[in-house]
Amino acid sequence: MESKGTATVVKHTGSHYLLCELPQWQPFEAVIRGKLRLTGSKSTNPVAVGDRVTFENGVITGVLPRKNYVIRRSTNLSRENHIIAANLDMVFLVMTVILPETKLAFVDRFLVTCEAYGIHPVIVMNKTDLYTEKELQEQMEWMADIYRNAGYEVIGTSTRTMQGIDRVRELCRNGVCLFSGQSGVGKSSLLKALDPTLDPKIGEISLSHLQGKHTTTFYEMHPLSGGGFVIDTPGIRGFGLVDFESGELSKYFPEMLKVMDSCRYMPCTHTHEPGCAVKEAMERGEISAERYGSYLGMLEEETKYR
Ligand SMILES: Nc1nc2c(ncn2[C@@H]2O[C@H](COP(=O)(O)OP(=O)(O)OP(=O)(O)O)[C@@H](O)[C@H]2O)c(=O)[nH]1
Ligand SMILES: [Mg+2]
Ligand SMILES: [Zn+2]
Repeated sequence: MESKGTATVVKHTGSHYLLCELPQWQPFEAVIRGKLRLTGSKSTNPVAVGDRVTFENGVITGVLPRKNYVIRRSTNLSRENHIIAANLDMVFLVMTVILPETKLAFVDRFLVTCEAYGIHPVIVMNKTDLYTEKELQEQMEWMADIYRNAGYEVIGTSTRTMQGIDRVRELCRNGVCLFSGQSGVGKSSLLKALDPTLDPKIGEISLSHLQGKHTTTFYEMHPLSGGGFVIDTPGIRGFGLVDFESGELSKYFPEMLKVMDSCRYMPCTHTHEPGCAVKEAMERGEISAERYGSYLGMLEEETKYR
């Protein structure tokens, strides 16, 4: 290991960081200087997993410009942001129909955040082995259709039957991918399914709350034996939207972006304006009412907290 150079942050525990000179996998420890900690602007963490940093004698001396990052606003009212990870090639949003139930509003917020930060999201519907009843199967298909129609790839997976795992592995092969989603949806289990030599901590579902128990507590990158690097993350509870003008929001819905040039008025909020192409597309069934509903919800929330 060199005493000075450039490396990628692969893990962050409370007090120190693990760095790696990718694609080699030889993690070494580093700490951060108080000074660097202060320059972290509005975010609560100056350095995130995936960041490319300069280091010297075990001390991180700087952060290189980020290609992209995912961010989470700590709460709706707080202005503080937390950078989940940086320099990602893809984000897998892991969701489940039951145990726990992932709400569409959550998915839509997550997707908007990815679009806003220029990251390619793929939806993973995990635990398909549990959707044996017709009703659950139909609900899964209904959700998958909503997102496929919006232009996203949706992969049904199961870490029990291994359905869909090959496709996820194939997508992971050439880069750094992040797994995100609520606690208990099976993010860590998926990593283990992708590469059985990995041994991430896997939790249970609380039977009283039908939710995960926040088993993963650190952001951590792992190398896949089949190629590529994956980042496991703690489950996220909610998603505060981060800083953009309400006029920009519809750009982050790919299916709206496709038609909004034809709106009669510019700018158009796609709410009350006559001749709105987005609303017309919705009436024709090309844009789902659920996605449009999420759009309205986010628009309202943004104006409320501004
Ligand atoms: N039936 C079924 N259960 C699964 C599947 N994948 C994961 N599980 C179970 O779901 C529970 C939670 O799995 P984890 O991998 O710990 O979930 P996580 O998303 O990493 O959760 P946090 O780390 O808390 O955010 C465990 O009991 C897993 O065995 C699946 O495909 N089918
Ligand atoms: Mg986990
Ligand atoms: Zn419009």
